[in-house]
Amino acid sequence: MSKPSRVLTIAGSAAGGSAGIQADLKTFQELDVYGMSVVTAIVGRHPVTNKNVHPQTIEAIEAQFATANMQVGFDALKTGMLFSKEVIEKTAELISTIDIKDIVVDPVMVGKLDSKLLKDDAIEALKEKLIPLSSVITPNMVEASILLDDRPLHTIDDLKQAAIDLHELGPDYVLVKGGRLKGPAVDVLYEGTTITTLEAPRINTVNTSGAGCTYSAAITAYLAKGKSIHEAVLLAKSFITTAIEHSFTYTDQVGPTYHAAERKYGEAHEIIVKTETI
Ligand code: PXL
Repeated sequence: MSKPSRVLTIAGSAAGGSAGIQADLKTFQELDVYGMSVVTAIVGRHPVTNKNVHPQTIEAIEAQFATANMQVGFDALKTGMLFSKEVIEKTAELISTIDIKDIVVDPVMVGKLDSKLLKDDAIEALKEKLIPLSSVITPNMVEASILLDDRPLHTIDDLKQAAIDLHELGPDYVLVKGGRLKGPAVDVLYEGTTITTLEAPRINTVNTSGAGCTYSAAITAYLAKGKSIHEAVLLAKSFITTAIEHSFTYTDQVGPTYHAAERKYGEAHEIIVKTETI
């Protein structure tokens, strides 16, 4: 039997199961890659103290990485919530010690329940230490704006220019996600010469908790399986669109996407892909 590709997520634990390492591991399982995790912080709001982010120590992060690397090793990895400058610097250092082709950096900053998932003083470290090592970064419009010194982003043309400018930070590819655009959900992919837009219909739901995590986890899984970045992003966009289409309302909070939706129901929608040379 052939062995599944090995994929690591370095991210936070999201107690509700929709986002963070929980979303990543569910997605890895759905896409038949071998999932591993390094937990950087535990996110869960205490009902009395209101404390929401419970960071792990650098020692705990190093220990998890060393164990997963020794026991299994990695074909691809993604980073999600890293929270502090120290964790970002340690993550960059750990990544530099291994031989790995695909590194997906999801620059997680704020959660849908308004939790602050990255400290303000960590943004420079993300730009300087981690993003330059990445195969692809996957900011949403809010994150892209913050990475570009609070530039307002409203239109697809704004996203195209943002992708071009973020490419200067040194990743191989930039994927700016247009989930907050008006109209269809158009994402912009750029690698230095070609802009590719990927358009999915807007799904009328508020239940998109963890959608960004799930999308970047699916990209990482497909890269580990040998797909190119263009193929991986297209397949992952289809995966997340279907997961959003079949998302759930459980309580009065923003609900989770359904990670098993594509396996259960098949692809929901065609993604329209267009390219232009810059
Ligand atoms: O959806 C962003 C996100 C990422 N990682 C963790 C989270 C969240 C949102 O709550 O908790 C750990």
